[in-house]
Amino acid sequence: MSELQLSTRTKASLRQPREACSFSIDRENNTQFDDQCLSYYYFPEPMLDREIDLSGGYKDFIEKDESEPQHLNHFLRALINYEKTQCDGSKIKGDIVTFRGVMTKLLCLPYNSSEDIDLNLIAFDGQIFIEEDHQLTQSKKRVMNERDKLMTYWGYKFEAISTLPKPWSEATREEIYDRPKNTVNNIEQYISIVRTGVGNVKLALAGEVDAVTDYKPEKPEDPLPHYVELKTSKVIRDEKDARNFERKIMKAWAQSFLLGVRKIIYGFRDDNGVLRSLEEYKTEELPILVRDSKISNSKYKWNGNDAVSFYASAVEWIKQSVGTQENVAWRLQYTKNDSKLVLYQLQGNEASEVLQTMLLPEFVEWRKSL
Ligand code: 0WD
Ligand code: CA
Repeated sequence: MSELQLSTRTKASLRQPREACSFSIDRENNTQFDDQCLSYYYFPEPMLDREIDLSGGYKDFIEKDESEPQHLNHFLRALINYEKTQCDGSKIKGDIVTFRGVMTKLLCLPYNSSEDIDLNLIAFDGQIFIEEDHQLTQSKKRVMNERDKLMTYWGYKFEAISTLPKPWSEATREEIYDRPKNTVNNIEQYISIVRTGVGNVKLALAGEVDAVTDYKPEKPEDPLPHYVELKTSKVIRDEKDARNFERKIMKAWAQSFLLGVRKIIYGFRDDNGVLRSLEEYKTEELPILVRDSKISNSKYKWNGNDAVSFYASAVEWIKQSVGTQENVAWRLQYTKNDSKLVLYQLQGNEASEVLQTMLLPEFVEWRKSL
């Protein structure tokens, strides 16, 4: 068993993320090797005057079925396709292969220690693959009441009313202004796979991208500057709201920073879910905004550089501890309010379960054929 104290810091340089490829998850939960689920952000000012109710269509919300584990399946299918068609059959570079959401948790951990983390890790073909343990994550999920569910819906609804499935120049007036009537689903996703790194550790991260602000450029131009993260938050009326907002934006910053998404657009809504205003932030500005704010006591502020220094130690520690030995399954665990992360080898049934289910058989076969 290996431990990493949350107080550990490593000064490390960062690599600018670059997109390797992208893929879509369609409404039937199939992996599609194209950008069919890419959305285009477009929100004309006059639409705010319509006082859009983000609760609209809540009863028709089509929700992703989370009862069965998805593992890294979509991601690995997309990697096979990428390595076959764009890398002449060589594997994607990277020491660690995982979803961005997994790394967001580690990056935020020094400032958000109120939730457990349960990850499964295995080394295969010289790379470390990491997933959330589905069963543990599901069973520890906070039970959402009706209000929580509605507020989650507001986020998806905001995405649905502020984006189009095609550039606005190709959309009709109706397609733009009738968006509040469209049914919302959280199954369809557009996912970018980026190569990035910190210190000596290279990562291949897959993360959902909400939209492009204008268009997605053709290769070899970098699409990352065109991407935008969409969020909703409560309108800020007093200091308490402002403090909450400053605390909450750490996650938005971390998510966007990890993938190299430069822009975050917030839709501010009132307590009844009516959209009141929009605000655009540069990802890189957020840590500065919090640092310079007079609202929060500096004792409670998050610090981006400090979080990155912890993240650098964490990924280096993972790379060193897990190494390259195959047929071993690991658990990376954090227990809320603890001062350390622990990493240990799984045994018996737990180990066999992870070894048998984590990597898609066709992916293992593909890599073995190289
Ligand atoms: O270990 C695994 N099997 C993991 C799978 C770990 C982390 C994520 N995933 C899946 C997610 O379920 C999602 O389908 O990968 C996809 C996207 O990964 P991500 O970008 O790494 O996820 P994250 O950064 O945690 O979330 C990004 C967005 C969310 O936006 P907000 O603004 O709310 O942070 O992905 C969406 C959501 O819009 N999202 C989901 N959508 C449907 N069902 C889910 C979900 N369970 N989780 C996140
Ligand atoms: Ca979002």
